[in-house]
Amino acid sequence: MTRLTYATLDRLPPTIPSPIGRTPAAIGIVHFGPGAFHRAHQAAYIDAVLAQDPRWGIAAVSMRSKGTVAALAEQDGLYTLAIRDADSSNRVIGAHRRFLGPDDAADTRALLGDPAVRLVTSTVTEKGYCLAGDGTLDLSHVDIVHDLAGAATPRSLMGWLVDGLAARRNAGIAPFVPMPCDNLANNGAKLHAALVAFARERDASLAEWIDGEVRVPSTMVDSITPASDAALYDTVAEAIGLEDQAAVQRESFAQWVIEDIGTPLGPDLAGVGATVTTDVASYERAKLRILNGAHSTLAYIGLLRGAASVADAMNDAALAGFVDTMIRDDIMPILPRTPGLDLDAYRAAVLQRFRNPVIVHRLDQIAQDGSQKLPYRLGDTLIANRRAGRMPSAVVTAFGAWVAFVMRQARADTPIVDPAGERLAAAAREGAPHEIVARLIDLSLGFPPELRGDNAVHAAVSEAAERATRGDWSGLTR
Ligand code: CS2
Repeated sequence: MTRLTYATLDRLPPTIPSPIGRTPAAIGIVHFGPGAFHRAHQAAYIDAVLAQDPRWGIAAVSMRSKGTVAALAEQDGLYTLAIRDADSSNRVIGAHRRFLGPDDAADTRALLGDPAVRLVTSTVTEKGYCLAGDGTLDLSHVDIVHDLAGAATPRSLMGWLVDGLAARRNAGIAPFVPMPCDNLANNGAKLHAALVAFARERDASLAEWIDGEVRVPSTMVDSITPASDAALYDTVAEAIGLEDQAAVQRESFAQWVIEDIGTPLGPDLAGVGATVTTDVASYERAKLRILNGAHSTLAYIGLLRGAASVADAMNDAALAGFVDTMIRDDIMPILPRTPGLDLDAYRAAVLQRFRNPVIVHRLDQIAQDGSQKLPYRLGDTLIANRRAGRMPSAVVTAFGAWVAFVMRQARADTPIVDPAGERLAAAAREGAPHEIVARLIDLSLGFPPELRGDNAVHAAVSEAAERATRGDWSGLTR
C-alpha cells in the first residue's frame, strides 16, 4: 500500500483534513518525547496554529528510541489522528518539521541554541524528570549522574535543557521557555527547581541565571490516548487509503491549561482552544486526583477482578459505583472550590468519558509506573484527608489493591513495568500484606514520605491489601 507522505497527500479522501497546500512551517518549538500522547494532544493544537502562523513547526527529539522517529521520518513527519468517540473522525497532522533520534545530538544541540526556537516542551512521563519521592531532583539518578559527569550527549531531559540554556546564555540569546506537559503536580515549578539544582552542580552563576531568567509555566494536559497498535494502523489505512505506521488515537475531548507567565509563549495557543490562566493549580488538582486517581483505581481493582480495559471496568457495576463514591466522598470534599470549575459536573463528565465504547484503553497501560503515579493521584488525597482528621476508606481500598497487584506480579515473576519495578518485586515477593505495606511506606514507593509514621494509614491499607489478595471485594458496595 502507498505510504502517507507529502507527495501522496492529494490521494486522501476529500473528507480527511490535512496540511495539503499549507505554507511549510519553520521550526519554533523543540519537543522531547514524541510519543502517542504528544502527537495526539499538543501536536494537534500546534497543527491548528500552523494553519495561521507557520513559525511554530515542531522538531521532536527522542532521547532513547529510534523506532518512532524512523517511522515518522518515512512519512515526512505526517500521521493520522484518529478520533474514537460518538463522532469518530480522522485527520492528518502536519505539525512536525523534524524528528531527531539519539544519534542526532549535534542537530538537537543546534536547535536548542537557535533564537527562532522559543518553546521547549516535553512529554517524558513522570519518571523522565528524574525526581525523588519529595519532588526534588534526584542527584543519584543514573542518568543525572551520567550527565553531570560531563558526558558528550545527555541522557536526561535536565541535561539537554541545561546544556541548551547554558549555550544561549553564552551566546547572549534569550532563554527558551521549557514547558512540561506531563501528569505531575505543579510540574512547572518542579521542573524549574530541578533545572536550577542540576545547574548548581556545574556552575553556580548558571544556576542563578536559570533561577532568575528562565520561566517554566505549569500545565495541565488531558485527553485519553490509548497506545497505538496494528489494529489502529489497519483501520486508519482503510479510512484514508494510505499506509500509516505512526497513527495515533484518542477520544474527542482534549484540554490544555497553561500557566500565564506574563510574557507571550510564542504560538497563540489560546487562539486554538488552550486555556492560559494564572491558576493552573485548580485544574491540575481536579484532573490529577479525580480523573487520574480514578483511572489508577480502575486499573488495579479492575485487573484483579479480571477486566482488561477501562470500558470493561466501567461495565462492572460494583467497581464503577465504587469509583463514583470515591470521587464524591474522598476526593471532592478536600478540593478547594474554584470559580468556573463545577466539580460535580467534572466528575460526571470524567465517568462518561471512561464509558466511551469506541476506545480500548488497556488497564495494564494505566497500571504502569505506579510508584511514580500514585503519590499525586491518590497520595495527595490521602494526606489531605488525614490532615482533616479523616480516613478516606475508598482511597485506602485503592492503595490496598495496588499492593495486592504488586504482590501478585512479584509472586508470579511477572515483570512490574515501573522504574522501581525490581525494588517493588523485592519488597513484595515474600511476607504478609502488612509487612509489604510497611516496606513500601518506609521506602516511599507509591506512598508519599509524609505518610511515614501514620500507623492508622498503615493498618487501614494493610487490611485493604489483605482483603484484595483474598479477592474479597465486599468493600466495593458498602
Ligand atoms: C492514564 C493517563 O496511563 C495513564 O496513567 O491515566 O494517561 C490518562 O489517560 C491521561 O492523563 C488523560 O489525560
